Amino acid sequence: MEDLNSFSRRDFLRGVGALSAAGLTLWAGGCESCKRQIQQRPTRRNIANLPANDPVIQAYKDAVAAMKALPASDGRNWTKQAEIHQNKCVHSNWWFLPWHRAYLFYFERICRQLSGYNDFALPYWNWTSSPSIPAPFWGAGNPLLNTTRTATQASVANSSMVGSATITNILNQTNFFLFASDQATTQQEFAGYGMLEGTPHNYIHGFVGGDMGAFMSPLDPVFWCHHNMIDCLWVDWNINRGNPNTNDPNWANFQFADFVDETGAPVTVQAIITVLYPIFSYQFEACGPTTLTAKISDRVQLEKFLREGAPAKLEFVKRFELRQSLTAELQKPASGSIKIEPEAFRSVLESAGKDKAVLTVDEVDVPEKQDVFVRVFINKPDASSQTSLDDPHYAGSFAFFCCPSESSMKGHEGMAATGRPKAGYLVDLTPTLQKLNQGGSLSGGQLDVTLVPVPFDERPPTTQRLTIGRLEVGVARF
Ligand SMILES: [Cu+2]
Repeated sequence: MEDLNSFSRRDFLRGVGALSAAGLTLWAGGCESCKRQIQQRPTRRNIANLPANDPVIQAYKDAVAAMKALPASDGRNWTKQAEIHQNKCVHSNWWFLPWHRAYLFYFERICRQLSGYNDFALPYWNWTSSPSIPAPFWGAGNPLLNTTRTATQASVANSSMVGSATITNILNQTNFFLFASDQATTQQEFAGYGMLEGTPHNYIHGFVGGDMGAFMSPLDPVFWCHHNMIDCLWVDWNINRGNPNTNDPNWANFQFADFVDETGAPVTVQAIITVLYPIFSYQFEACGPTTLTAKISDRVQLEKFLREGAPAKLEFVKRFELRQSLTAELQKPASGSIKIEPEAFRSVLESAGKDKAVLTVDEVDVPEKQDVFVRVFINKPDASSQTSLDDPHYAGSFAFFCCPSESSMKGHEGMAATGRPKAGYLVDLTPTLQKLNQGGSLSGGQLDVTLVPVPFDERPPTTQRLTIGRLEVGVARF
């Protein structure tokens, strides 16, 4: 703390980690210039709000061109940056959000350094309000173009995956694991997709396609703006809506030793540090379907809330499973019936009840081409891709995002023989079960789960069938 007053902006940004480790609260210190720097921290803006000649867009182009021109021996080299993701990326577990936040944090600093534009803040692609790949990513000779994309400038992302209603539903989740993906013990374990990762995140990767559809996705400049939107939604959930992250020390203390800073030097980031970036290092132009400001307005209190988190658990007091291999085809959805004890769901069905019903669609063989997504219906065996999403039986959707090749997946746990994971996807059934109960169409000792594969958009999909190994519905007590 003693040298806070002499911090330059860069030192300050670099020092977030050290400050945190010392357990200090910046606001309580006497560093007026630090406070000014924090208040004036760069704003990450919606790329749709930037004119084509905006210096942020120009700086992004300059930075990408400069990174592509660096030798492969330099960790800031464009392909080297993408290889960090290929080799060390975190998916389908609770470090998904902090890992990608740190990855973007250092990428943004590299862009600042290499573009020479000191006010550079990475823009985000808000696919909820702008469901097509934005104009700055197109045009021959543009460093932001990636010619491997399968989406065109006219392709429109499916609103059931990225639209306001879906995103609002995800942001309304108060459970950390359902929102942010499931608990794991190793960095690259596929533990289970939460709703933010499994739905809009995965979907956009496959929707853009080409490099974006696999783990070298950061080769497409749109990757960084896509993940920036994910980061912004985490801020919305965590800071604006005031939902705590987990306080599990295994989550908070985990170290990511994967990144390089703007000089190309390796850096190690502790997961808990990343929760402070949005209050110290950058801020966002509002990206959620509802414009909100921080729930805790007092800065000291907000910092405390972020540092401390809260206990989070996704423990099932009752679970019912169907262990049976199901095959869902494009024109032929799969249905499975899970035998349940209706009594166990009583507290889920009470609107003020504390319990939730969570479906795990488990041991799904990720298809080789991830060009379909899956809609989940309850007690509607005749559901199809034409069934309205306003149908009360509709419970949610998930998409796939995976892997380049077997060899690059060696660090990941939970692989199938295909080299792709057998992943699990979490879907909160509570609102659907409550609706069905009110309508009198929930009765008896079973729940029918229907899984409907749907093509990404008008492009004809390669994937014809999906196999699912297990369905489980659990009653979770929060
Ligand atoms: Cu991603």
